[in-house]
Amino acid sequence: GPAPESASEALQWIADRGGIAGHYIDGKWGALRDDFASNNPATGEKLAGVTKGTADEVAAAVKAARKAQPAWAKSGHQRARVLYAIARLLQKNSRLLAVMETLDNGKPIRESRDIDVPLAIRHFYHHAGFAQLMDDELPDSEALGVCGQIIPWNFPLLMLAWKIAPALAMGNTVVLKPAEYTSLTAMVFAEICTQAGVPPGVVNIVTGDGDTGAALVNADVDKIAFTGSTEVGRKIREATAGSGKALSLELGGKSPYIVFEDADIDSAVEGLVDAIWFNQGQVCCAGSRLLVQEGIADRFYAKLKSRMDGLRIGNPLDKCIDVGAIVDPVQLAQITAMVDANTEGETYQIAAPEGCFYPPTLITGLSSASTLMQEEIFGPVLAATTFRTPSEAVEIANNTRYGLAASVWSENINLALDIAPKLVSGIVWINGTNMMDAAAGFGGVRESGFGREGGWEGLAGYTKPKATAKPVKPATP
Ligand code: TXE
Repeated sequence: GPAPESASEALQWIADRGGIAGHYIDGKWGALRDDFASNNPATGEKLAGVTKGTADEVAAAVKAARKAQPAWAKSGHQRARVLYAIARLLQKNSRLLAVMETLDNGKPIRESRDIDVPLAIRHFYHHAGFAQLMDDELPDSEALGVCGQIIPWNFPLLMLAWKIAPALAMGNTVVLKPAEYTSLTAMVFAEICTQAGVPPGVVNIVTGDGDTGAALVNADVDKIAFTGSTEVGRKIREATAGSGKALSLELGGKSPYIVFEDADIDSAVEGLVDAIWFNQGQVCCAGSRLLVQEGIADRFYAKLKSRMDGLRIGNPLDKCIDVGAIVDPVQLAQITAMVDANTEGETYQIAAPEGCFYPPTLITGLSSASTLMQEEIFGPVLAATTFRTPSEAVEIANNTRYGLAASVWSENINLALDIAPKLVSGIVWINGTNMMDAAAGFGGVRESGFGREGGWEGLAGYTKPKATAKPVKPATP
């Protein structure tokens, strides 16, 4: 096969900056301290030291954002120009960004190159257009002000784009905190902001862990936009209750993947590779619960297992790899513990290399109430069960505290369209999975959170409507 992607440019980039990730506040690099390490999970090697942001540093970032906000909100035209410039510079740096993401997170280079980075760029192009439209089309909307944004480690650059692009487009300024495992593409992004002519204070990045995140939640911000675990989402909801801060939460999931007996089986099997083994299953909308109609179950599982045998797991920089490393040994231990604790059903696994890797896993014959069918594993583990009738499929699918996404596979479009509205879920994909676009609202119901990112709903989440009225006087002749 082709030679693995070279890490040298990305490693040099980090070395040139003293090997430390830190704060970008008011257009300048702030404190740079080696408070904790960011490692390459595929090798265990340290990539960089990371600065743990203090409450004072968060406050300084919020202050800079506050100062910059009124001028930034003035001209949609200027915002569009800047957002287009960011998009173009992301494109220009796409190779560096893809390699950096793969080194920091462990995801296959094929994914960071073909999915994470292009979708992040698309998000900026899409929202640049809306920035320009806002002046004319949304005259009754105002920016919220300063938005605090907290993101997870599974799609570091893409989640940054989902948060920053719409906020900036609508005239807000931001303070963003990357996840502790994955701060590096946010550093490249900060430099791109300077090059793109983002005015100082409009984009601020504060690195750190949960303490830094909690400080941001408690800071003088007008909104908190959070993507991460349901547990932390709940804490943030409590911390902001009654504060007047706007809030959006994009949390966990246990999304059903429903295959009817008349489905195109080969496509449904291939779809599962994307649904549960994409990004090692560390995806909030992962199709982690497989529901197969009884009559085809044996045939379906056999095809799925043979497809699993063909998955290539290993060095994420290898361009032929399908499944890379788990983000961190802590996460690996969590996945391992959950699977090891299970005593139900039959387990099928392929071989995985030594180190921070977990093998693609299928567990069939689970009851709908079992832990593996109910709890988010956030790893490459597919929990499967069978159903007899469409109504039973709906019942099992909805037997969850989550409600993020669902996939329905059937060649009978009437059946699929009948099922879709019955699923308690923010997103339904028919004969597909992971179909995401900057123009479509993404988000969940129940314990998967609320608020949408992308589409009109995503834009609306960064504005406050204002109805301005005055008495109508009769026209004087
Ligand atoms: O998430 P956290 P973690 C799930 C997944 C995973 C588990 C733990 O099951 O195994 O969560 O992952 C910041 N106030 N998901 O620990 O803690 C934190 O620094 C404010 C699902 O990585 O939720 C990081 O930036 N912020 C998920 C971000 O929150 C706080 C994606 C997310 O970290 C904070 C990630 C606090 N008190 C994990 N504590 C998805 N559904 O997409 C932490 N943070």
